[in-house]
Amino acid sequence: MGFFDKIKQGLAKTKQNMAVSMNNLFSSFTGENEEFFDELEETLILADAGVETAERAVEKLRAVTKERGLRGGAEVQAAFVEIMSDLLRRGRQELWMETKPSVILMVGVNGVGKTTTIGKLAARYTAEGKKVLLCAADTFRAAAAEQLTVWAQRAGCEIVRHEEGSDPAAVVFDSIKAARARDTDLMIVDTAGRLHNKANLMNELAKIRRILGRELAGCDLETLLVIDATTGQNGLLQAKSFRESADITGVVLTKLDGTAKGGIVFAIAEELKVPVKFIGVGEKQDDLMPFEPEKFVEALLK
Ligand SMILES: Nc1nc2c(ncn2[C@@H]2O[C@H](COP(=O)(O)OP(=O)(O)OP(=O)(O)O)[C@@H](O)[C@H]2O)c(=O)[nH]1
Ligand SMILES: [Mg+2]
Repeated sequence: MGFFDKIKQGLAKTKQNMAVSMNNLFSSFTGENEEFFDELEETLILADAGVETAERAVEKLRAVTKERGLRGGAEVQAAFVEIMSDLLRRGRQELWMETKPSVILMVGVNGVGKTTTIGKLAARYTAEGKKVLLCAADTFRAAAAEQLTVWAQRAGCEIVRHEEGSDPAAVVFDSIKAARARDTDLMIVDTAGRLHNKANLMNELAKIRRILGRELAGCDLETLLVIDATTGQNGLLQAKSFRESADITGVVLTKLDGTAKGGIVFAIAEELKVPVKFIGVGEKQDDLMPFEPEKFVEALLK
């Protein structure tokens, strides 16, 4: 299956919800109708793009339509694709991973898909010939390390794990040592989504970040915040609390296949102001795709 077909399949539910009404809307455009813009805004809000984002995008489209004197629905739709793609461009899409080792720290609330995404990334980069090492720093949830081990085996990469209940910082230390000794290209750190309370979790993440920053000074470090698309605006709210303790460099939006409200991606870009770097479109190893704003918007709206 080609890249484009795969996003389309992953976005099938959102497309059913959004693309049909969008296409009808754009073909009804006559250049005069005010309702057109109101309806467009409503469609965006219903797809979870967020009220402010929807208002701003439609305002822009109104201006561009006037400025360029656009008359046909197809032209207006093309302008809209441009505006929505721009909204999603928040810096570099590719991961920073030029140094050896480089590190990806995966954070997010429980159940969003951190461990699964790590498994998918491990498979992707191992297949590209990189030497990947997984660090099982979620020592809180029973069987978390076991789950990560299964993914490591599937990808054919290495893993450092300790006993359940041990200190996550110690696992990170050991992983760094192992990464140095084994000539690792990429180390990916799994973290807990839930501890006894939220303050504990945030402190622990801050501690892991400090260790990585100190022990691997000068190495590329991506901190990816994982967000579950099916939780919509609520998920975005929860995600925001991670901003303070973890300096987020990008977002992975998972479970897009499971929602009709994929418009949440626009709200994320607007509110968190970091690039979405990958999207998850299923549970299997190859169901992770690098995020490309323009292609995404085209797959969604056309
Ligand atoms: N449909 C779908 N399911 C996904 C996707 N990503 C993850 N999942 C599922 O979501 C569930 C939770 O995934 P995990 O990777 O365990 O989530 P986690 O964030 O590591 O959870 P904790 O370790 O408990 O914090 C699993 O059943 C995954 O198969 C996706 O892109 N699409
Ligand atoms: Mg996990």
